[in-house]
Amino acid sequence: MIPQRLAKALNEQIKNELESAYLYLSAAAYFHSLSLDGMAHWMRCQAHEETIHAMKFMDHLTDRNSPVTLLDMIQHKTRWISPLELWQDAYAHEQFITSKINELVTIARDEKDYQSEPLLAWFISEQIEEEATAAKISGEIDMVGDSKSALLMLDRELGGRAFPPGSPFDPLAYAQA
Ligand code: OFO
Repeated sequence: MIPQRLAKALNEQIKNELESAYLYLSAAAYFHSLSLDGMAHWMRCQAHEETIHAMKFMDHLTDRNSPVTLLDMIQHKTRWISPLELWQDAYAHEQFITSKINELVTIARDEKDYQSEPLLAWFISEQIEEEATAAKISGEIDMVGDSKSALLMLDRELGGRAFPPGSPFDPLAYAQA
């Protein structure tokens, strides 16, 4: 079993990851409303990735015979005043998630729970990538400024992100269902 203090924090992290998915789905809806379909597509891919993160924590608890408790989720935000504000929020959200992963590492070390180390090491690396990606895109959106044509080019580029195979967030996956 996982030490109780760590198990509680891991259950909270399942919720944090699902809230991330929920936030990015709201972001997708916002981008669709602006006809920025590439950015909407990118956010749907991201929402899928966040559910995988949640499942990694859930499986870890289950594999170690520790109870999973799905907690109430909150919706972080549903409206933005501009694409720039949204991408800056995404970056700030990823920084928040990094702080939560760091807390988990601290608790695991305090509790000498060495078996959680491989999972948490994966998330430390993942958060470096997640923060770098969100920071890069929000920087690019900032550079674009008021240029609609540059924004559309960036939108097209972000629309090239691939869904994991069979993703339920991919409209093509359920079009034939
Ligand atoms: Fe965006 O990395 Fe999980 O939450």
